[in-house]
Amino acid sequence: MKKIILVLILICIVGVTAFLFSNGSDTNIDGNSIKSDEEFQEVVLGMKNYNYYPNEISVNVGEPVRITLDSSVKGCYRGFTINELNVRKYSKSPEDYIEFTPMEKGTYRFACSMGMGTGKLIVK
Ligand SMILES: [Cu+2]
Repeated sequence: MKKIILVLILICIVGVTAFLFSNGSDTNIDGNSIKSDEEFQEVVLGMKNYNYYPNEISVNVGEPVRITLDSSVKGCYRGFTINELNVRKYSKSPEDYIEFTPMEKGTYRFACSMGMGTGKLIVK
């Protein structure tokens, strides 16, 4: 009996870890994650005046966020980072997306991979 519980805990830890590390990498299991689509807070970012538009976004704490970069976003701006949240992903196309779940309220800076385009993510 003890063994089974131990195995279950282990599976759980591996699962959660895999999910956490799937953010910022390209391994999004065919773009399908564990959560269903309705649970995501969808954010679409475009580009205006050499920066992300909108460049201030606000989301709810503890709920998964899915950011899509539309087709106006080019070059290194497709490399999207939120350093404080360990989010780092190159989104190849508008079909690709960046997913993460902010677990703490606050204001975070997001930026392109080279730090040229920047913006604010407000977690409420
Ligand atoms: Cu850049």
